[in-house]
Amino acid sequence: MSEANDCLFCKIIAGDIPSSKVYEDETTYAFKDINPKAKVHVLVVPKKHYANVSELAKDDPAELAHIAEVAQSIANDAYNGSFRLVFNTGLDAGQTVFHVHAHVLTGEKFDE
Ligand code: IU
Repeated sequence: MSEANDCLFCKIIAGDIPSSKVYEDETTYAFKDINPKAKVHVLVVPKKHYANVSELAKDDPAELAHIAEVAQSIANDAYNGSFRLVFNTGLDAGQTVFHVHAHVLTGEKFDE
C-alpha cells in the first residue's frame, strides 16, 4: 500500500501508531475516533493514501462505495443501521488530517 510521509493515518494503518481497530480488509481500515462526537464514532479510511474524498472519488470510486458499505455494516453491528457519514474536506470544513476518512456517527438518535 502506498504511504505518504508523515501521515498519521498511514502510520495507524501500518500499525506503527496504536488504534482501536473496528474493521479491516485488504483495502480498508476502520478504527474508533479518539475524540468521539457520538456514542459510536468510527473513522473508515482507505489503506491507500488520498488527501480527501474528491481525490478518492476521482481515482478509485469503487473504494468510496466500499467505504459506504463498511459504514453501513458498522452501523448494523453497533446500532440499528442508522448512521451519519461525514467527510470533512478542506481546512474551512474542519479537515485536520489529510488522509481521507469517513466519520461514521451512530449508536444514538440525533435530534438535529
Ligand atoms: P477531521 O475531519 O480531519 O477533523 O477528523 C480528524 C479526526 O481524527 C478527528 O475526529 C480526531 O478526533 C481523529 N483523530 C484520531 O482518531 N486519532 C488521532 O490520533 C488523531 C485524530 I491526531
